[in-house]
Amino acid sequence: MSKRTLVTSALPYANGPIHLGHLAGAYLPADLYVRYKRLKDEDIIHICGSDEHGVPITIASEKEGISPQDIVDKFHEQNKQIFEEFGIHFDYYGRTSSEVHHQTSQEFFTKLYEDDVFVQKTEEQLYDPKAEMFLPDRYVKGTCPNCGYEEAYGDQCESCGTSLSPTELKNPKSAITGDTPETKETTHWYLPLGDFQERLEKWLDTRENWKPNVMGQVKSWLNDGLADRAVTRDLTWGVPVPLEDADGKVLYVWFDAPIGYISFTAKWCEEQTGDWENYKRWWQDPDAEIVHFIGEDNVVFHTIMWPAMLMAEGNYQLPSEVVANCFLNIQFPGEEEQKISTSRGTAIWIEEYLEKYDPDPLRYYLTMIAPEDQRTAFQFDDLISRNNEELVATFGNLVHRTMSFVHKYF
Ligand code: B3M
Ligand code: ZN
Repeated sequence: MSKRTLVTSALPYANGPIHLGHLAGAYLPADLYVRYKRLKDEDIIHICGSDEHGVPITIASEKEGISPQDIVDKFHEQNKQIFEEFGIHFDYYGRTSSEVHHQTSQEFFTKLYEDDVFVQKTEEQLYDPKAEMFLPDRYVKGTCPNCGYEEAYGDQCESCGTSLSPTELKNPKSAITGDTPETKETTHWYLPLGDFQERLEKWLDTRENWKPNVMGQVKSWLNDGLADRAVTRDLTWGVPVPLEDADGKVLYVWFDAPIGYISFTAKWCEEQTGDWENYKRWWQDPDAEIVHFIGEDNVVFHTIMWPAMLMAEGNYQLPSEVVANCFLNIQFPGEEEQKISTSRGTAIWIEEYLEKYDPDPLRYYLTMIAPEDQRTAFQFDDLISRNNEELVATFGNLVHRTMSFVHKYF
């Protein structure tokens, strides 16, 4: 008898529309897997929702001149709609700005705090005196100390995936004023990942099915040793830190967001059965397994930080699979392959595609070129020829001829 399965897709930031790269990364692969398991009559649910905190939201709200709540209200609904129209069905699509998520995240943090898991540190952090604010995460850009990428963010390098602290960046520049930041003392709570290194290594040794592109990234971080990671930020938008001496501080978005997998499961159980505590049938029952679908830039958070959080909390089981697809690039006729980038205008918005075409040709094409183990490139003429020569002429023809025979002889 197969286990119950809880599939999650990475929670997209509600700071913009869904594009090709999103679908090829964490959403279409998960949808294919869920559909396959359902065809085999297996017990499976698909949980997702909007990641509504963090600097990606506040930067978008400042850019559009509207509040962070207005930004997430707009894109939560829009993205939920687009996924449905593209045939990607979630059993529950939650919101990390919801009260239940705030409560779940604060309880999670409080348990770790009361169990003395965190290290409290007062350190010099990057500060922009003109903007009068600290510069966490995407509020600062600079050169990645690991790979030399010059557009690395303060919390992560999107090119090599390494997770960073702002003070590790070379030649940092404030994303608000462009100035070189000063430093200023501030207090934060850190998850001492190094304390979990041995347990993480033992757990990872049992993960036989993980793809090389995932295990390769994890092993390189473990080999480099795991630094303490701050789980709080000097920001006003987010889940307030549930401590007396933490005014003006919120949980780091990568601390609260994965907890959304749990809070959204509880909300789904409440909707389906009237009892939110049934979420334990997935998160606290070895007869269930948890499968996370993500993009390659989210590997470290889902295979090191999130499992360490779950180990520290102690009540929840760890994911059995973490399936990360690589980035999908795009290649315009006569040009070199390049990253799909909102800022560089090379994104193809699903909403625009759906105004003219059905989902299936694009679902088929993105499945055939899926960047499962290495980056692949979307090409317009390839989409057209694969649709006409494979989906229609081969597969469509097979179905049509089979149905004609069935009709004619049976
Ligand atoms: N919001 C997606 C990203 O990094 C991030 C995923 C959270 S999953 C808990 O673009
Ligand atoms: Zn890098």
